[in-house]
Amino acid sequence: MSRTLFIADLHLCQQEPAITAGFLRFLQREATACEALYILGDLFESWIGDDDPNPLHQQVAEALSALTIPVWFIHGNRDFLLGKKFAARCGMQLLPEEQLLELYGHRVLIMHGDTLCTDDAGYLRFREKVHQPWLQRLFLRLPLWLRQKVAVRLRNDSQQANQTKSQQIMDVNQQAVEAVMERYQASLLIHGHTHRPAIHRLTVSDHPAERAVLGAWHQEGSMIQVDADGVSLIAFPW
Ligand code: OKV
Ligand code: MN
Repeated sequence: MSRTLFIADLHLCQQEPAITAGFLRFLQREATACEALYILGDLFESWIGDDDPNPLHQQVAEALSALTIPVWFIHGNRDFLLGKKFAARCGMQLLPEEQLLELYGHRVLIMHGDTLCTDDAGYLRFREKVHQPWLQRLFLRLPLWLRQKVAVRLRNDSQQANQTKSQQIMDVNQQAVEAVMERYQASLLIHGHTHRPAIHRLTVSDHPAERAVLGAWHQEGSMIQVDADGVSLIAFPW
């Protein structure tokens, strides 16, 4: 089937087994009937190292590695530490935070979407900190129990900060969207992160363009399909 699928923001964790079950079902059905699958970040709710013996990770790795189509992964703001080792166990290939694709004659830019939320200065500061390679190496050398403790603390702090942030601040900044699409001369941008599924029309360098936003999997599944006819956003029960 000549179509390419995109998903993001499943936020898989052991506390939500129904979402994991829905993802495994999606892999068996939809993901076998497409050319390639792109996972645009936040597949997992948290990630503190590829050496975490969480059985959920094993289950996901087995299911992904059973696929025969190529699977690509861009990090999200939650699973940004997911490394080459785990990617190899899944048989998926890691991509940089922004990637331009040529699909069915269109220039398609894909990314997680957090870097478009430029009004959220607090988040961008956090991101800059935890993306420092030396700090990541240091964190990954800590014993697992200590990494777990640090992660719980950071998640609690972040939850408190988010309660006082407006919805506007946590959405994408329109100037940031236009700038990145112009830079890549993309006619379609696909991203997740904001959990606001929609297809927006806009103008980039005087040409009509689209921004397709994936939904989170909290209540139902969400995927974006690109084929020769264009882009569509599809919601489905898990
Ligand atoms: C992921 C987010 C927790 C947002 C810590 C260095 C440092 C990595 C880490 C620990 C936390 C990821 C890896 C997690 C995303 C949060 C809270 C807010 C807004 C360090 C490198 F600094 F401690 F040394 N972490 N985890 N947040 O629990 O998955 O995205 S996490
Ligand atoms: Mn996100």
